[in-house]
Amino acid sequence: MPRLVVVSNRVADPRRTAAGGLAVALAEALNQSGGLWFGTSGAVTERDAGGTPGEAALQVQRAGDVTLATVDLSRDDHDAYYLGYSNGVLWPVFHYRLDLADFDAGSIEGYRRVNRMFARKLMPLLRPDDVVWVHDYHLIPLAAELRAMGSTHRIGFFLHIPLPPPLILAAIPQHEWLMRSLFAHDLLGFQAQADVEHFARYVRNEGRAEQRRDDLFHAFGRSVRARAFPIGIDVDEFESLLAGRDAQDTLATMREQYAKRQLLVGVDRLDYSKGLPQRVRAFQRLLERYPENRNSATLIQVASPSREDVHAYADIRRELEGLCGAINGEYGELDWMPVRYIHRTVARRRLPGLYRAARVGLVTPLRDGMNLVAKEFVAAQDPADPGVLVLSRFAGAAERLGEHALLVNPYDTQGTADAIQHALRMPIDERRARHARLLAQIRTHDVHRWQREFLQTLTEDPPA
Ligand code: GDG
Repeated sequence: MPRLVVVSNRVADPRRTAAGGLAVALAEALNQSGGLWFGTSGAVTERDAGGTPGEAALQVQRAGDVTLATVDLSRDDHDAYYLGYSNGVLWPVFHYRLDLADFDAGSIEGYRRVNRMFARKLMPLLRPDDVVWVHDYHLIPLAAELRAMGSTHRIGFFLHIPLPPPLILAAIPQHEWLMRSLFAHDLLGFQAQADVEHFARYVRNEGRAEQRRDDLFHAFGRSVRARAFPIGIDVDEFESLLAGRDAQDTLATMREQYAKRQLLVGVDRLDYSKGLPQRVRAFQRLLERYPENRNSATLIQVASPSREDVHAYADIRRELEGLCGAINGEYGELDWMPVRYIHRTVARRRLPGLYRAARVGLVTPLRDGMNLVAKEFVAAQDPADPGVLVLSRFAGAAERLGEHALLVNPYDTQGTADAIQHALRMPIDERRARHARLLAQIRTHDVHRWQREFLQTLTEDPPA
């Protein structure tokens, strides 16, 4: 078995539970091959502490059988590559938010510089028959940089976020360069079939690619395979977290506090793609149009802090806080607050207890590559008395879960409020039947299968 090398913007220590299912799944793959995980440490070196753009010292440590190789970024590199281009251009545009993109010419330079530096640091660590798996939008040009340095490795790329339709992609001044860079890989993995279709349309029309088979594209002198590999969660890991003390304590506390009420739960990074103001407005509409829910339905919204140095994130925070305050002011009673808004990270070990206490899980992003919260919510339910998943049609998860969740358009406030009302009133037989199907789906398409199928496809002989 060839050695696996994973490259991602951040390297997580797979021994910590806080790292989550993705880190655990990647660590599992790395452990099997005694692999290497390469990326940034998360630390930023200030200018006056010697942080030089495009330069970084490499730190190497062992975590069990896995080697972790990390670099600290200089302040300039972090600002241009991470905040500027990755999160100020690629993240908004790939989530269809051209209005939030800041096409500052300086940031693309930093993005290229850091990808080149990554390639320079990684290349000497690679053995001839290593298989390299690159993750996400921060590292689109990395493989092309490695090829320019002579790499002939099998290299795969997985995009965790959506790929937008060609006309939206074309708003990025460097769109051709980005898409050409993708052809330096042997395999491209997307979350959903819709993303694969956007890729195919772009490269056929803009790149004049020849589609040689369903999943095989030829352009710029190279061939690349592109397929959907929908990511999942580690259902067993999540169930054992649920059985743990922290989750059980959380469940008991919630049940006690909300014994006579119905709980709705949302858990998201505070990100404009997650549709949080729209969700809170739909909840407000529920209280307005279906008054029987007053003094009863309670929304707990965890919005964990995220990318606080990017302007758009401060704006969304202010908007959300204003909305929650207004609803509590309008409908709150001495002994009941309709919305509990928590702008902090809740410990991962507690999350399953919170999900299980809820009658409704609200997962209503405006756009999302997949959305793992939807799957975590399903995994945490009691099959005998499960809560209902209200899911946005714009989450990648809707491709496979849409049939048995209550599917909503988060821009439609009234429609979402009606779906929440439906969820709150759903008879137990229907809840059980829907949950059983959802659970079967997330079990079959779990994170292990995602990882296995991607690596099998990457390492098998390319089609003739
Ligand atoms: C990207 C794509 C794709 C959230 N708040 C807290 C917390 N979380 C955890 C959740 C879940 C994870 O973070 C979020 O995963 P999502 O999939 O919902 O979203 P992104 O972070 O945007 O991830 C997404 C994913 O990559 C994987 O490919 O599905 O579409 O955007 O695990 O539980 N965890 C803790 N406290 C919190 O307050 N501990």
